[in-house]
Amino acid sequence: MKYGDSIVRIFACRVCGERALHKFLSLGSMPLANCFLREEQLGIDETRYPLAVCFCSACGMVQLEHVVAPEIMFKEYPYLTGASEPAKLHFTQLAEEVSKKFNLSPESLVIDIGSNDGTLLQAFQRLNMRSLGVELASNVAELANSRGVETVTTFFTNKLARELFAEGGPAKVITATNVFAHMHDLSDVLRGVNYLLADDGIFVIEVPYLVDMIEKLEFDTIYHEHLSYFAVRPLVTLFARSKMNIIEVNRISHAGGSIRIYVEKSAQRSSPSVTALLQLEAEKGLNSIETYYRFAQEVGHTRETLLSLLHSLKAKGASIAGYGAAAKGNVLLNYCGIGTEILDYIIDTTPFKQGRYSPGMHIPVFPESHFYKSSPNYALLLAWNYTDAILAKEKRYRQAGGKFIVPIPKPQIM
Ligand code: JHZ
Ligand code: ZN
Repeated sequence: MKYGDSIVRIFACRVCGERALHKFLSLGSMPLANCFLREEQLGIDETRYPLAVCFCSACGMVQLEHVVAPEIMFKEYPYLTGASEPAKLHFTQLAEEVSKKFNLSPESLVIDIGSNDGTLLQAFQRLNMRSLGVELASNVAELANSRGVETVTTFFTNKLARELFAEGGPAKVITATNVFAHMHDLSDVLRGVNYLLADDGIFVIEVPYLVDMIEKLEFDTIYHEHLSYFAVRPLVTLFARSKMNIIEVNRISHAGGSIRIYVEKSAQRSSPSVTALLQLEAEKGLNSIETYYRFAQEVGHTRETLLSLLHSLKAKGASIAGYGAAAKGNVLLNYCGIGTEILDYIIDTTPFKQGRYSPGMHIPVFPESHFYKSSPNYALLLAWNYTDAILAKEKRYRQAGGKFIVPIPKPQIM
């Protein structure tokens, strides 16, 4: 195994600094979930990094034991928000909600951290807002710029926030959707947000919710990019330390179950939606290490059940393809050891993934047209967060006898 300086072990909780972290699950050593390979890379030994997750009993934070250098994970990034129709709809609705809820006047400045291909900012542009994206992945930022979404190609830091403020003044809205969990130095990020945000501005975060991950056994959302697995409890500590206040937090269904958090610049006050979720988290056992040990045990059972289902289908001569080359799908495939002896290929709508091979298991990724041509007996739904949308979209495949297998929480043939 070779990784040198590209990975560091965490010795203290990211939120509260506690040093005694309890490791409750290890998924082994894995390649990066978004590191799709070109054909000529197949013979080369892939770099694998340990993937283990810990619980801080002092503040309730769940986090990875190791941090891989972000330049390695994000400099070039294949994931495009706009490649999933349901995600486009979701972010259009988010822009509309924010605009209405906070009475945004036209020309308000919206800054999106981790702006990807500009899908969310395009929705704000349609509402006549001014926009600026911050995106580390140069291939993705280039795409956003070519679509008319001005994007700077860099990390979001306190230092960058000061530069952006000097250039364009405060932002009325700062958004960070599916990127907050990817950031190691959260206090530096929040110092920057606090500086860059207008006094009456709003900071909007969307992040996968730990309650959903635990309840629905979404273990495949654990990968190197996701450094943190947030519940509301540690977020309250985090924002109090940064002198910011959560005014509202709501559960949403996006990404397998997330929370949408509205934060303002002011000292912390109590909010009914925060109190309600803190209570829910306590009821669900999120403050107890036993819950996480149980989760780890169930993960092992699901692997066994899924493998025996897939092997029995193959033994009957069935053909199986993967549906959606999601990052989480690669975690599932690597953890379970599912390769080309089971899946003929994976189909995906993202141009950056097509023609490549999945990390670790080296399964070829094809465009959707291949799926319709070959019509496999079964499709393993790796993008299970879009189950409803995909089942509806693939009505014809299903009417012709094709069946979907949803892998978690318990493998199920639909
Ligand atoms: P999807 C992403 O993870 C990326 P991933 C990121 N790491 C993150 O934080 C989480 O989201 C929350 C394809 N697809 O969204 C498109 C089809 O082929 O579940 C995508 O490649 N056909 C930042 O990668 C993949 O599936 C379809 O009809 O786990 C879905 O990836 C649809 C709807 C999608 O996220
Ligand atoms: Zn802690």
